[in-house]
Amino acid sequence: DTININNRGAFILFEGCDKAGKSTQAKKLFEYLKNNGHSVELWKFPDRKTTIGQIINGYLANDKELDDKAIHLLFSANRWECMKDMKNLLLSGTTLIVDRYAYSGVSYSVAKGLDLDWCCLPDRGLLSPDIVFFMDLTAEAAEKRGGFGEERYEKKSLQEKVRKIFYMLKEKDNDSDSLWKILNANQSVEMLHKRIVESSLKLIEKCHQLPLKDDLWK
Ligand code: FDM
Ligand code: MG
Repeated sequence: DTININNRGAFILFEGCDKAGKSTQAKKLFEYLKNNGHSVELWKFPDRKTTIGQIINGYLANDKELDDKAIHLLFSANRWECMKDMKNLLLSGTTLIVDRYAYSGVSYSVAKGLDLDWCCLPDRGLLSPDIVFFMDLTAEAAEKRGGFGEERYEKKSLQEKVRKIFYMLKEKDNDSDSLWKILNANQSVEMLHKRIVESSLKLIEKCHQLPLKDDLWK
């Protein structure tokens, strides 16, 4: 399952609880790389534009009720339906910045009470990220950031559980200390951005020589 190729793009993932600043940092990194001549795209999961994504959107907006396992599988399917495009872009040399992925998928579902191994299985074999920027923020600090909105899951007690499960998933990854960059999200936007840019530039250089792997949780 290893695709050998030179000069591929890097798969840069942002993960974390709600309000941690993932989208802000993902966008700033995207702008930085674009303005410095890199071929780069910004992706976000759930991708609410697809047919599956529209069902997910209805669920998150509390318009629609769905069985916990059914919605879990839809979140996973929403990633699988994007894999071919993501793979082609990476292989053609485009760096992908991705805002949430399978780690969010498992963390939120397990926080609701589903079994961890059951939750990981549908996402097994997805493309593996080259780096995970984990924007770490306590639920207390998140709440102070203007409080949570109207969407499902934006509750302090659930976020606390989600954060713990992210850490469990980190431990599950091989060589997790080099893959995961735990960032204290309680710093200024600019400080964080600087660190993220430094790590990303090094990573992009390194990925030119590395095979792309579709071996998540294998
Ligand atoms: N979420 C996100 C999941 O429950 N499973 C997933 O697979 C993904 C990608 O959806 F509460 C949750 C996390 C969050 C919500 O995410 C929507 P954004 O980043 O707020 O749009
Ligand atoms: Mg949200």
